Amino acid sequence: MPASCWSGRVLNAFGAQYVPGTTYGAHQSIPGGYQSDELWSTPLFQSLIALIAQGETREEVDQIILESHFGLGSGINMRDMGNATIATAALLQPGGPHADVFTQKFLVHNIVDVPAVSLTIDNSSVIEPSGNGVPDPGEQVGLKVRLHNVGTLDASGVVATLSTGTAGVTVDAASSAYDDLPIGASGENLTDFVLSIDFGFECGDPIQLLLSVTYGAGSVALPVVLQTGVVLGVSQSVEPHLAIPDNNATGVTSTIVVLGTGATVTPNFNVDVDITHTYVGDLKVQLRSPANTVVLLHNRTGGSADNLVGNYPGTLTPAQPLSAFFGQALDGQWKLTVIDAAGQDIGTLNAWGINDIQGYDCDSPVDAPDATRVPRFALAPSRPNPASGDVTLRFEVARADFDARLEILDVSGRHVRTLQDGPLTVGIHQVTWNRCDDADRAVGAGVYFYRLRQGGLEATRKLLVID
Ligand SMILES: [Ca+2]
Ligand SMILES: [Ca+2]
Repeated sequence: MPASCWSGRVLNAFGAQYVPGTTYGAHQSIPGGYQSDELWSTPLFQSLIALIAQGETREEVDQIILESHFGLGSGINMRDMGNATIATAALLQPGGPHADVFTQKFLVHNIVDVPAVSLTIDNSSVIEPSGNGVPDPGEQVGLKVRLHNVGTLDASGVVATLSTGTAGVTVDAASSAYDDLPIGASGENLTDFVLSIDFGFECGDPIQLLLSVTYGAGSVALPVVLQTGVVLGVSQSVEPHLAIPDNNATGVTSTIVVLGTGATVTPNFNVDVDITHTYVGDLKVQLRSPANTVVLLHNRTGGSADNLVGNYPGTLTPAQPLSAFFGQALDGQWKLTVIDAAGQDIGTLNAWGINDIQGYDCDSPVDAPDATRVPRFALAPSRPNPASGDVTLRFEVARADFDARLEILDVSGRHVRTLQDGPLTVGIHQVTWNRCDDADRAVGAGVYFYRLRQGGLEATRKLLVID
């Protein structure tokens, strides 16, 4: 091409600055008297010069640039390309200066952000004595918190300290180190955090914790919330991240399967939705119950507003009342369908959930090896649960002068088997149920209850029998 048509591309356009959100076409003039091509080519060329000066090869640089552009797809911007180039350099030349050099050269033009550690919590898990998977009043529990470095700089010297402002909870082991967390890595505390929950703590109340993490030159404080007790009823969510097809009557459907609650839908029932979309007037959102009742949550209202994020009926008003579900079985498949009924604007079903919390079930510390504690009336969770063979039931009575009766009931409350009926010594007792009824016939899989009665006292718990 003759020089009179195109003056060529300069590769030292140091003043050219990337503005996030701007669309850059080829050979387009940008502020400072530069061309768009020069903004991208300058840091690449300057990286090449710097790397060759450090004894690296042109072939290495070519390979990084070529491979970093594979699989990026359409709609990407210069910052994505810069980050992909740096990540590819780190992968292909893990011991070399390549990634650092590209980073420094892209930073001159604001193409990438200043590298920084960014820690998030992937998940936390509780190590607890009763086997129900959650902290209960009276328990001492261990805690693992998995940190994830989602930033652009390695984190080293990571140490975390756990604290709580929740009354009735004591942190017994507050600090732990973590292994170094390079970019993209995740890891758990090397020693368990330990908490004690008072006997008098209210079953179902949350424990609010704060994890203060220090690393290298920075720090961050991250909240952790632990639920005490097992939720009765349901509180379940999924994150399907489904793209909603534009102007398509089928839409996308996501399913939540509820198992083993044996409960029915109450007026507490509510639905969380997290849908991003650039024109919610395009959207129809409906929920189908296990009994095949359909309730429209959203019916093309809202016009050009963005996103449907909230709770029906907490912060969003359902198009049809949720009361159509009341009294139906909670167990089974719940299906959320999102339809985009008009062209152009599009969106994503990020996450959704259903909640109908009907109480909390906490394990009583019947096994507490404490000789000074006062005997009491208590029924412990069955083991195992769910059960495919014999079931062990433990309970405690505080009086010897009343008959104690322990029986198994089916899901409808009908008597199945008597396991104990008569006076007992004060203290802890254990019986085994062989999954047979009073006539020694084996019972089928399903939900059962076991009920302890003595004097005017009564306690009932649920167990699940599986084949
Ligand atoms: Ca527990
Ligand atoms: Ca649309």
